[in-house]
Amino acid sequence: MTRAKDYQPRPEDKFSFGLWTVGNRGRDPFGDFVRPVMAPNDIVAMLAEVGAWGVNLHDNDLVPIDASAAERDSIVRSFKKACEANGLVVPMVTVSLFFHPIFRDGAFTANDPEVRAYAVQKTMRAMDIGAELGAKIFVLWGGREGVETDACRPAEEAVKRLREAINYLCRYSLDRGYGMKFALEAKPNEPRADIYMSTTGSYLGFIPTLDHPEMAGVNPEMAHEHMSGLNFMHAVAQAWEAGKLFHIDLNDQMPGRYDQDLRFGSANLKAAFWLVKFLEDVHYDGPRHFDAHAYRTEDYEGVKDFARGCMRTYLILKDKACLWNHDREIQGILAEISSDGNAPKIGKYSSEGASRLLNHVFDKEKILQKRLPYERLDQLTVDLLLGVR
Ligand code: DIG
Ligand code: MN
Ligand code: MN
Repeated sequence: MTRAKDYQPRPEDKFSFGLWTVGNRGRDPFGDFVRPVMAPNDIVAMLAEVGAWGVNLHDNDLVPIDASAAERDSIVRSFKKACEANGLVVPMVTVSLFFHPIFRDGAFTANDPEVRAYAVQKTMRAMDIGAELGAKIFVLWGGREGVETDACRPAEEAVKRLREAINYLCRYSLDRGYGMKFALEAKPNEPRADIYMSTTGSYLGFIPTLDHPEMAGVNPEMAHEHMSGLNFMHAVAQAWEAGKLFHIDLNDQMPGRYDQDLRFGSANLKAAFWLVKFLEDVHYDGPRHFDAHAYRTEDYEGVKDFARGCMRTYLILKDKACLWNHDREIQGILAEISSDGNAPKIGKYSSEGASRLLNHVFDKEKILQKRLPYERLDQLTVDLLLGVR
């Protein structure tokens, strides 16, 4: 039933953070860094201290972009040891195709074929790092794959270039036996004025056009769907139902703002509740990754508060979901509204079935008498979330 009320994270919760999240130094477009650099191996120790299970990284969160092969090997070896010493796993690795100025016009979709080829090379090398650290999920977020003006390239050409790169990278994983799956992450804008593949749904429509669609899924991020005013849980549910929920980025976001990457559950508790309830109801077994960062006002003690808060809120909402699923009045209403009585079934088509359906007489007045007590159902949910039930 519900967890001991300490809500302490455990490895089986599979909570992970990126090096760039708790290592975020608080710079923003209008202000400089507020926190000192924290070395990756120290971040690993901090994540172990707060009770995280896993740590994720972009290639250059760990290995400087122009490190020599020897420096790269030494850094990756040392980081792997730090993860082992602190009992953390590396479930996911990704690649920065957005920070270096060379990606100013995009990466896989850039107009310059040299940039496109460099982006593929850089991603293969990031995959090599991921393989060395045991990661089986590779996230691709196309932060620079977009436009300020659509004069720059035909939009359909961008789709073709993206497909060419991802097809190539799938083959690279197969060729090297990495066994990686690609989790594609959507975002509507920022840092580009418009980003291609703007929502999780865009990627769900793109994946079937790949040579190896079985190797590609999505990494929905709460803030990114909320930036578009969408219902995050619906996007996650559709991805799950399609067998494409390969990873998830949890955080929070106020409507109509830039990508805030807030502490999970700190802005829209109800949306967070429905999301946690969904993941737990379907027994999602993947990482619960918090792609978020602490307020710019925080020191590193505050960053630990941020990380603990992400996990604690998830666990409290998981507890609430369990209570919701066992609440007698709530379950009674669900039983009432989901009874299908002797309604004609749709099911698989048959000509006999179609004839029957065409001849069926619907008593619309009687149907309209069925109650839909959603106000009561939602108030019970609110009562439960507010702790008075
Ligand atoms: C931003 O939401 C992106 C980058 O932080 C990273 O590439 C990806 C990994 O979760 N999310
Ligand atoms: Mn984000
Ligand atoms: Mn993300």
